[in-house]
Order: sequence, then structure tokens, then C-alpha cells
Amino acid sequence: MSPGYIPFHPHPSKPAFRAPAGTVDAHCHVFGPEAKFPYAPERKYTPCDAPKEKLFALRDFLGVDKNVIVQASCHSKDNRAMVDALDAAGGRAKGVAFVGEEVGDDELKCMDRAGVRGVRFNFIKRLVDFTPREVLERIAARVEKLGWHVVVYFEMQDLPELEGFFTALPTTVVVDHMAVPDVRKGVDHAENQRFHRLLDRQKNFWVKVTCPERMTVAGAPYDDVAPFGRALVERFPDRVIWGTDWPHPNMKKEAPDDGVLVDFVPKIAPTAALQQALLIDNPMRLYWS
Ligand code: 0GY
Repeated sequence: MSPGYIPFHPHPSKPAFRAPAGTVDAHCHVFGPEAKFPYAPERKYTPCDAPKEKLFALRDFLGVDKNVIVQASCHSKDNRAMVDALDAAGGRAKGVAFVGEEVGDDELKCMDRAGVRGVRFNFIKRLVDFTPREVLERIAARVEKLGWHVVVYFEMQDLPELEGFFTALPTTVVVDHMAVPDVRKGVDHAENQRFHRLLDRQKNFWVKVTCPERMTVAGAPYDDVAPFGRALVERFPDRVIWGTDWPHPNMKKEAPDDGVLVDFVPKIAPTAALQQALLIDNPMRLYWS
């Protein structure tokens, strides 16, 4: 297990960009508190406690209206902290769960009532143990009946091996973190263009333009990542969503300033129409309709 963690930024800056009313932070997490919601024994890192109260305070500070709370690997299949946050959010949060095929139909229905709208399949080897594809296919078939989608987390160099599995999924598929490109290779690199072609062909695929802080080589304010986000937003304006990734689990060097992450938005969505789609219309369609 990863020995340490970087706690989230204690004093994020007030963003210069004013998020339009109704903005959704469509990728963030809650962790613990450990005393109430212990971390999973099989976790690969231990995060700092990042309870719902802190998330809601950050939401208000950044001028964001709603959250999509995504289950991260450190809580594994125990979705209680996430569901507890949905229950407390007064309709202002939806969720994405992590489940195994042993999950009961009653539990799925219960999570649906709480506001869960998707499951996450994580293909990052440093974060999770391997799950056979047939198991994931059976889970996808079950959640499809609830009208949920599948969020996939993988790194771009693994796309050739995963693409066939992804395109066979019966649900909407939401790709985490721009498919984690290697930004040193550039937007026009064959790997990134292959990902764009996949989105072109597969109208059921969406993408989160999130986590520049995980991909950057140059550091904040992430100008080396902006061209990747902007290319996606301009080419697929009605299938992109944005989020902070607070509390930034498993970051090894420094905690990003969430205000700077909000200020990344106009760099990737330069017009009011693109911002409206990215921050409000698209996430509302995917999570609240
Ligand atoms: C993220 C990124 C990470 C962690 C997780 O499930 C997770 O533990 O998602 C990561 O370490 O890249 O999406 O927040």
C-alpha cells in the first residue's frame, strides 16, 4: 500500500472565473471520516479524511452548484460514505458507485434512489486488482436496466487493448480524465487521435475533461494540458463534463489549488456557449434527467 498521501489544499484561491449558476462539479470524492466509514483493506493507498461537509463547503466557496461524487478505490465496494453524502446533499449531488457482481438488486435499487447513476470500472493497475471482463459485462448488463452508465478509468496507452471491450458495452460510457494522455506527445499524436476517432464513432461515449494536475509536466496553471481539453470540448461539445477531482487522492507531489482548477475552465471552453454545455447542460442531462 502506498505509504503516504498529500492532503488536499488547505486554502484554495478564489477563482477569477465565475462559474455560471448551476455549474456541476462532475468528478469529486468523499473519503471517510475513517472512524465512521473505514477504508477498504484491499486499498492501494490511504487518503486523508475528506468528509462531505468539507466537499459542500468547497462547492460553495468555488461558486459551484452541484457535485457528482465518484467512488474511489480506497473505499472499494463499500459505497456508504458516498451514499451518505448523497443523502445529505438535498438533491444537489449524484453518485457513481463501485460494485462487484455479488451486489444485490435491492442494494442497486437503494443506491438508485439515493442518486447513483453509474458504476465505475477501473483499469489502472496501480489502483485496483484485476476483474475478469465477463464479470464487468454482467455488471454492465444489470446496471443498464436501471438506466445507469459506466465510467471507465484507464490510461491512453492501454486503449488498443481495451477498446473492443468498451465499444461492446450496452450503456453510455464516460471516460475519466481525458483518457489520461501523455501530454509530452502532443494533441496530434496517434494515440490521442485514436481516442478522438473512438469518440467520433461511438456517440454513446462521453469524456471528463478533468485532472490536468495529474497529467501536467509544466505544473499549474496547466497550460500544457489545456490544448488536450480544448480539442475535446470543441470537437465533442455535447459529450464533455468537467470536475475538480477534489480531494485529489493519491497525488504524490503537491495538492492542487482548486481555484486554479476552476480557472482552467475558460482555457478549455473559451465561449459562454461551450461553458454552458460543459458545466451545466451536459452533466444535467447525464445525471439529473
Ligand atoms: C481519481 C484518480 C485516482 C484515484 C482514484 O479510484 C481511485 O482511487 O480514482 C488516481 O490515483 O489516479 O480519479 O481521482
